[in-house]
Amino acid sequence: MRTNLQSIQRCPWCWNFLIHLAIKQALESLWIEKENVVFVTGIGCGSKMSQYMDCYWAETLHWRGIPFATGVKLANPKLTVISLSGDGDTYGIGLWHLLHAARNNINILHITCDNENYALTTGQASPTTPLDVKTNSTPNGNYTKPFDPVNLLESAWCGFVKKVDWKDLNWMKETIKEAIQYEWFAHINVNQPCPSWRRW
Ligand SMILES: Cc1ncc(C[n+]2csc(CCOP(=O)(O)OP(=O)(O)O)c2C)c(N)n1
Ligand code: SF4
Ligand SMILES: [Mg+2]
Repeated sequence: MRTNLQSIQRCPWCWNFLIHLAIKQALESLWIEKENVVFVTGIGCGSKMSQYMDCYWAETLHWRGIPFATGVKLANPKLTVISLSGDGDTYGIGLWHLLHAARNNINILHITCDNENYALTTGQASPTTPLDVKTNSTPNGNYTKPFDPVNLLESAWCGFVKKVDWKDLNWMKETIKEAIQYEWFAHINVNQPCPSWRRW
């Protein structure tokens, strides 16, 4: 993993680095060589993480990380392929890729950094924003009900779908390890604060 913190573009109070650390620790404790890891992201604050990983990586397009990761895995099934993006990317514009990846059941892990808003574009409501809260796109309160990603993925036959919380590094690390070792499509939703925009 890169150690040059100068290159990291996060708000100084952002906790996204803990998810980054959990992924790093999971890969290290499974003794997976960095040459055998491909880390793919979409676009967003969380998705910038690919730039900070010391392995093969690609920061693709908003919503297009999962098909890119699927292609990598199909081209070389021996690789450990991890895909990551935000809640807006995964559950909004990219939702159909997520659901069909679960149905296709190819052995990749998709992690969602769920800060309940479109953070990079300054705090608009996403599919996981709670009802009634005020965001920059819902100044009078969010009028659309959020959905539960776990229920949704289970309905698409995903055999490994878990929610974890950013505050528990060990829980995140162990769940990521379990998901990497799972031999089919796996999805982890990480609840992540966004002190800049998530004020609920
Ligand atoms: C096709 C496309 N639509 C919209 C955008 C603008 N855009 C960039 S990041 C982003 C929101 C990201 O939100 P999320 O996926 O939740 O990630 P976060 O920034 O919260 O980590 C949007 C709408 C884009 N880059 N490409
Ligand atoms: S806007 Fe939110 S998610 Fe993005 S870097 Fe800042 S605190 Fe982190
Ligand atoms: Mg988000």
